[in-house]
Amino acid sequence: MFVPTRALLHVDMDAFFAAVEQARRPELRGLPVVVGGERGGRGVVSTCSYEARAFGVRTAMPIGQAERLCPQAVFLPVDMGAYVAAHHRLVELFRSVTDLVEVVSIDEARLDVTGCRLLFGPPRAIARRLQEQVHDACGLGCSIGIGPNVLLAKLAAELAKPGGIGELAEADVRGRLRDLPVGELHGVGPVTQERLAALGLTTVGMLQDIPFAVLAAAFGRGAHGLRQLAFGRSVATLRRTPAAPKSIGHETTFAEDVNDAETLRRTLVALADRAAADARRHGLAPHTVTVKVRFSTFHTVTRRRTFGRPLATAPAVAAAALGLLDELAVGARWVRLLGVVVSSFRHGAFQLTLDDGWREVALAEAVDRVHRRYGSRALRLAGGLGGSAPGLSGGAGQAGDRGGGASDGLSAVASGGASVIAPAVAGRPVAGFGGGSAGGLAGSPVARA
Ligand code: DCP
Ligand code: MG
Repeated sequence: MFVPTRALLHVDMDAFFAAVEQARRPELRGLPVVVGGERGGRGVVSTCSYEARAFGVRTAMPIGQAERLCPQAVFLPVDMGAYVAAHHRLVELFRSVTDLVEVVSIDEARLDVTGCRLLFGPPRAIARRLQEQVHDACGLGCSIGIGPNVLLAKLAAELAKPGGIGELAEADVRGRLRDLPVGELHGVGPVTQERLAALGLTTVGMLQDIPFAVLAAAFGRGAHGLRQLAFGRSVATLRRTPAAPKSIGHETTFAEDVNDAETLRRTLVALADRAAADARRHGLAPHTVTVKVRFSTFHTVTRRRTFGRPLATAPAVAAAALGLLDELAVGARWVRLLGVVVSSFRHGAFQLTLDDGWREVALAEAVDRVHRRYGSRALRLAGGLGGSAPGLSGGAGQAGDRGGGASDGLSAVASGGASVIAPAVAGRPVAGFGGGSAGGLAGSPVARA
């Protein structure tokens, strides 16, 4: 059977932060641009355009030193929100080539295009088209390395910087790879480089040829890894990064149909709490909330609203959901199923401005930490009954936990909306919620990609 050599593309953006600045401010193109802080500041260089690199400016250098090396440079503060937004646009583009994408860092990704060749042509053609798309869509430049494994693809990208397409095949390992300085190998830092130099080893070829016993005497167990690097061998495989969901929802079918408003509201708040927590785990904040109600007749109604500001916290999502429930005017009808879906996500929504409800977000993140440590039942969003905003409540077995058959922990605690953070005893389920979902609600997360 013919097994095709794997074809991986390693994409690394060129001077990423500086390039984003130049893309959105065309007057900066072609100029030395240093990102990391204002002129005269005490920060360090995050990155700089290649025009500034020509003057010796480098990442991690103090801004003052960069100023001395390149006084005519434009100095800019870091605007992480802009770079994260560009990152997400890029990842979306990469996913249009293949869904086998591993996001390596804010400006690097690996694509496995082995299976795309029939569709899109040889890897080099795929790389060239991708470079054009990145340029057309984002105004950014990137370097792309092609290789049979992650190590050689990354190395090929580094050798192609800036703006090039490089390729390293197995055959190159005993060819042009041999002349490279050892420092080019990813994983050989300055300290290792010095130790290798002390043994007289300066090129990859020398590292390939030296008797293993000599290497082992100097590096012990690290010798094997060094040898693998020298031969471009890597067992690391591409680890596909799942795409962020387009919507996240939770719905629940009551064990017995429900027609009391209080139970519906409590359940809705708990569902909203879960949906908001899931969204936050993905680093997403929704603009849209949808509430779904299925009546005992199986007639189903939904109502959705899109908000101008992202709803970064569970109370905000819950309040929106409660408002939608009111609009649905369920009245005295019997309800079989209730659901909350959040969607229209904004990425990186947790970089807050002074206007944002940062206290609420900090609180929500603290709750996430409690959930991770003690389980999701340790702390829940309280019902927000009587029109008050939902607050947080935790603790063991509060009265009212068992309303209307909602006894599986989905039920929000009816504590009058007081904001109390009091995690339940570590490792012990909250009293009154024993037995998981048995006999209670069948909660089911629904994520749609
Ligand atoms: N970065 C940073 N501080 C560092 C290293 C990097 O803030 N010590 C940021 C700024 C870079 C981005 O991460 O723009 C990506 O890092 P790279 O190492 O890929 O550097 P660049 O993309 O800037 O340049 P290159 O063309 O060499 O990849
Ligand atoms: Mg880069």
